[in-house]
Order: sequence, then C-alpha cells, then structure tokens
Amino acid sequence: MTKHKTLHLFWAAFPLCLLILLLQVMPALAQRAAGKPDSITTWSFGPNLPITNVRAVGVFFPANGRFYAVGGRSSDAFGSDATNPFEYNPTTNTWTTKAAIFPDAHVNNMACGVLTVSGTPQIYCVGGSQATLVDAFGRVFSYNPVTDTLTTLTAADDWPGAAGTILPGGFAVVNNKLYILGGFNINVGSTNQIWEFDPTAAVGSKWTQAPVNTPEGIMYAPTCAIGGIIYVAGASDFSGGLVIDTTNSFSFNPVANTIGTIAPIPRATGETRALNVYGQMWVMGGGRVAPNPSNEVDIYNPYCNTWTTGARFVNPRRNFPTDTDGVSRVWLAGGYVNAVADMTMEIDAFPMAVSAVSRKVHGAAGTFDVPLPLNGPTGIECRSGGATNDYQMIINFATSVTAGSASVTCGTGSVGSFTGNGTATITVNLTGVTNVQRITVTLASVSDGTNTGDVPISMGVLIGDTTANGTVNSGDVSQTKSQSGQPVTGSNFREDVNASGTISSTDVAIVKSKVGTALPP
Ligand SMILES: [Ca+2]
Ligand SMILES: [Ca+2]
Repeated sequence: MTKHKTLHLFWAAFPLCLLILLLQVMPALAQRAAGKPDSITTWSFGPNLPITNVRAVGVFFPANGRFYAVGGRSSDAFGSDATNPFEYNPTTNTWTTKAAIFPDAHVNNMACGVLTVSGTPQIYCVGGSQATLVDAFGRVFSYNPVTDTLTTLTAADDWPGAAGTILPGGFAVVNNKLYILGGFNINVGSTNQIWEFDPTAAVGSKWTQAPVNTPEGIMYAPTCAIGGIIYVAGASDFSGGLVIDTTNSFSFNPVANTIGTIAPIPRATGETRALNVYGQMWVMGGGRVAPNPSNEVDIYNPYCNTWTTGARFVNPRRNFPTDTDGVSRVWLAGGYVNAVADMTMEIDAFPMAVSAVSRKVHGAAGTFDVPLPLNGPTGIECRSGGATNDYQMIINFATSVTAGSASVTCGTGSVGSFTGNGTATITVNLTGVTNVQRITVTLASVSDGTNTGDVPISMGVLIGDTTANGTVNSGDVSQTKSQSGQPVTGSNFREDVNASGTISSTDVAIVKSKVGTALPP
C-alpha cells in the first residue's frame, strides 16, 4: 500500500471514527451533566469482625440502631462455636464482643428476630447446631442488647419443629411473631413445616404449626416480610447427599394461612438471607454450587412481581450474618469466602428517606397528605387524580440530597417533573396514574454528598377506598356519607375523594361508582 492510499483510507475512515468516539463519550457526558456518577460503587468495607465467623445470624436492633452477629462459629472445627454476641456500632464504626454468654454451643444456623414483650424489644433466637455435631436444639433464648443480658426460655417453649435433628429454614417476623418456614433435617433432607412463635403467649403455648406447608422442602432459605406477607426466594435443598441451591420462590400469608406464587428468583441460591429494603426484597449473594457463592444482590418488587439486580457486594460469600435498617444501610460480615471462614465486613450506605407522602390540595380546605410507609404495607391513595390522573409524592430525607432521576419503575404512570435537588425534600409530580394498582417511583442515584443509592417509594392507588383497607365497598360509601357536609379536616380528608375542599354527594357518587374494585393481593 502506498503512503497516498493509506492517507486516503485514513481520511475515508475519519468520520466513522469520530462518530464511534462521540457515541462512546456522549452518554458519559450526559450522565455527568445529569449529576450522576459514572459508576455507583455503594459497597465499602467496614471493620473486621472480632473473629472469623460463619453461620451467625445478622440482626438489626432498631432501639439502639446497632447491628448484631448472633452465634455462628469461627471455623468448622469442634469447639469453634461463638460464645458471645458481636455488636457493630455504626456511629463509632467498631465491633464489640459482648459479655453475655449463650446458654449452649448450639448457636450455628439459628433463626433470630426482634420481638417485643411488655414494651421491651429483644433479639429472640431459636434452635441451632454445634460444629461437627449432627443434632439440632429447639431451645429459645432472648438477648437484650441494651442490658447485655440473655434469658433462656423453659424447655416447654422449645421449637417443636426441631425434633432433635432439624435446623430452622427461612425465618421472618410479622406482627411480633417469628415464623420459621421449612428446615434442614441434618444430612437427611429439607423439610416443609411452617411454625409460628408468639413470645407473648403463655409458657408451653408459644408455638403453633400452620395448617399449610411450604410448596417444597426448603432450608437455609432467603426469607423476608413485606407488608405482612412473607416472601421466600431461593433456598438450599439436600440432594444426593449434598447441599444444593435452587430457585424455589413463593409467598406465605401468615394471617390467611395461604401460599402464593411469585416469579422465581432468576438465579439459584441458598445459605443466605433476604432483607426488606424500601419495601422490596434483597436476596444477598449466597449459594455453594458453582458459579456460587455469589455477591449478586437480586431485588424483588412484590407489587409488580418483577426482579432486578442491585450493586454487587465485593466478596462472594454464603452463610453470613446480614441485615438492614430498611432505609439507609445494609450490613454483612464473615461467612464462607472461597470456602474459608471470613471476618471482613461490607456496608452498603445510601441516603436515608425518613418519610414519604402522597399530597393533594383540597381547594380552600388546604393540603392533606396520605402517608406512604417506606417498608410496606403501601399507603393507599383514595383520591382521584383529576382529568389527567395527576398525583404528587413528597419524599423527605434526613439530609439534603440530589437525585439523578425519578421514574416509575413499577405500575402505570409517568413522572412529569421532580424538584428539590439540594434540599432534604424531593417532590415528584406524577401524571397518567391509573386507578387500582400499586405503583413504585424510584429516585435513582440519590446522593447526600457521601453516599449514593436508589430510593424506591411505593403507593397503592384505589380511588374511593376511604377506609384504606384495599377494597371499595359499602363501608367506604357509608363512611363518606357520614362526613358529607362536614368541614374537611385531617381526620376526614380521605372522604373528600375528588379533593374539592368539600365533602358532598359528589364524593359519595364517586365512591359508589368504584364499589367492587380492590387492590391486587
Ligand atoms: Ca375500603
Ligand atoms: Ca369533594
């Protein structure tokens, strides 16, 4: 090729090269312009656990804002069982080995949760195994982190499901009761019973077996409660003498005692936990069959029955303590990393929303807000949205934030605009929001200057549901009739369903026209 021809080819290709370059650079520039970081790395390492630890349970204790690793063992050798609780203090960013001593060494693979008796919250733990042994205790103890005291319940309150050899499967707390779903009959198989523990019931009467079983045997199952429903996604099973991972996924309603179907988690996992973060289920890595263990965080939106993924943590691991405050932190530590007992800690920190509401101006009567609980159950907006079905969400943060974007990530509707960047209150204006649905608005790349993350806020929309029970029926009609002609106040504004500033026959007619509608379960 002559020099001339090479030059010619270069100039011929130049516009194409320029175009490719621009296509690659423009999105990054656009992200910068929108205030988004180029990549969001939200996980960072915290201080190491005091010891290596596997098979502990992570428990967030709301009363003091601290994270506990309860039980577990430092290795798989006999005598390695952890004898004391470990406490992580987010304020000082330090771990402390507490003075309290567990009643026995069967503290591996327990089921734990925070339950309140006589106004005092405590961490209750059930069952467990001991390193190298193949038996399982049914013993229950409570740990009070504030006083650092342990109380062992009498044998009459042992978990009947343990039967000497069975470890708890998935577990979650609903309405101050601890539920255990399934279990591992050690080196025999997975089990499918569901048990309820009521800490306030009389001695010998705290345990009740549900009249239904899990759809298949599950063990070491990622489980969490959202809005009173317990979700399981992924679970270990015992097959051919081995612990394996599955995609088994379902829901359990502990009040109705019904099993529900959900979209299965997109990857097999087990030997890990699921956490309720902003009313969505985070399934945290886990699993042991290649390519597991994993560091993937799978996120389930129960309102649209859909799966997405969040930011991966760093070290793939299983059987590790993990928990969340639900709104700004997810902690994890230890577990098996590369099949070796680990002591590293990882923290996902993101800006904390403290409250959210759906706001409407009721004419001259003023502004009234429907609270939108951050971790479920969803608040129910019962007011109509006018000609173009408009609503407004207000999300209050603990500190000033900037949001990169706001969009509808579940349900029907769209974000017209959002305001408030640089303040502690983000206002999202929604339009085209259809009735009879649950909708999720996600503020993406929310930054408080230090931490960045996505914040999803969900809302039920059911026009005419003045009683906020998820259905429109005669109860809503009579409630609205009873307030007709009354001034609109903070206690009856839901009955002003057209947000006109007065409660009249027009509102009654709207409610009547919606009788028979209900939010999906
Ligand atoms: Ca109702
Ligand atoms: Ca009205």
